[in-house]
Amino acid sequence: MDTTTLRNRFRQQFGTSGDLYFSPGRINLIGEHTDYNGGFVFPGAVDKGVAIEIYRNGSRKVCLLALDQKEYPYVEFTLDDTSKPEEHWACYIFGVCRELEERGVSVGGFNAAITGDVPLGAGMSSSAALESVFAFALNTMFADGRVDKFELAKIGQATEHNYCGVKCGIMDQFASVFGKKDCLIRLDCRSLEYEYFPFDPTGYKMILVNSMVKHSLGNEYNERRESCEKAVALMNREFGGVETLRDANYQMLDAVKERLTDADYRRARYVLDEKERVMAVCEALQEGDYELVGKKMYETHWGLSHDYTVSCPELDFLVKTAQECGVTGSRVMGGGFGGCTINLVRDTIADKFTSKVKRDYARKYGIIPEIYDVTIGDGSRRLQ
Ligand code: GAF
Repeated sequence: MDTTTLRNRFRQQFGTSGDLYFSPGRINLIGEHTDYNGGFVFPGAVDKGVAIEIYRNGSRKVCLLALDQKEYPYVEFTLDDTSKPEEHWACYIFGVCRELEERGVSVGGFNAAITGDVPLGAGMSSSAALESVFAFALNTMFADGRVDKFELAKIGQATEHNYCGVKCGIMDQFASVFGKKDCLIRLDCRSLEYEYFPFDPTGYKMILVNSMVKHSLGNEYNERRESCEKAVALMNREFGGVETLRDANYQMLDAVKERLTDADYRRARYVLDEKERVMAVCEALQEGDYELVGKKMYETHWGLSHDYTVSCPELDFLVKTAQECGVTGSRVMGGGFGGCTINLVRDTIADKFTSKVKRDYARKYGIIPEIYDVTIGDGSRRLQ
């Protein structure tokens, strides 16, 4: 990312220069809405994310300049404030300061300028990138890097829960902090054991298509989580040992079906299906069977659309268009309700697919979707 403007604006605003840090957004090949159900996910960091320049100011004040915010780009708060800032974007930073302090780090005042090239609200985790970059930088500046990377990811997640109203899982923050160039991460969200999988699908491209429907995760996301928790509570009462849907199977779920609403039942069933798909994709990747990977991606999409109900007509249209074009795999990525589809596309049809999807989507919805080629990059780091 070109940081020249960031540097210039920081100097203009604060009269000094500081240190640069970067954290990426993420993609996720498969394993959607499984993280908060104790399951597996398959994300990777991308080469797009959030960069900050930051400098200690020797006070208790935090002064923030967000270059990409049109309204209210400048916010100040003090580390002693008890209520969070009014500007939603600043709550992420406020939350990270608080969560670090809860873990014994004595955060001091700082000035920071923020910029990013990961599209906002596109399902690529711009918010996790923002949390991670501050958690990483403040840990380096005020705790000599004492807080380990697992805890940095948990700080980002706790910020979402406690300051931003989203009861998310750990996937996005984990991928942002732990990302590794050219590798996907198979993460067990229950134990946090992880393994890097070199990902070089020779003959295929990973392409994201942005529906341009801006998603913001909130109540609807939290409701999905509650549906899963209701199913877990019933199965646990009936069979014991069911802490999350990871511990459940179809027989158990069917035994409590009558006591669940149809919506809750279908959501829990989707998670069980997705658990199996992730395992199948792991094996397929080891064997280089990308056709099977793609088939599972489509199944995930329709499960997310019909059972988990986190798709929208625009995303369904994008996936159908991919299918018509002969794309190997396509599905909504991330929390849903808008954002991007992730597409596994044979090199030979990549150009045909991108032109068709742009043309057909523009015809139907009057807007040209943005297309991004995925490059898998490294996780949180200091630049220079
Ligand atoms: C969002 C959340 F932040 C993640 O934790 C995850 O649940 C994802 O939606 C769905 O897989 O990105």
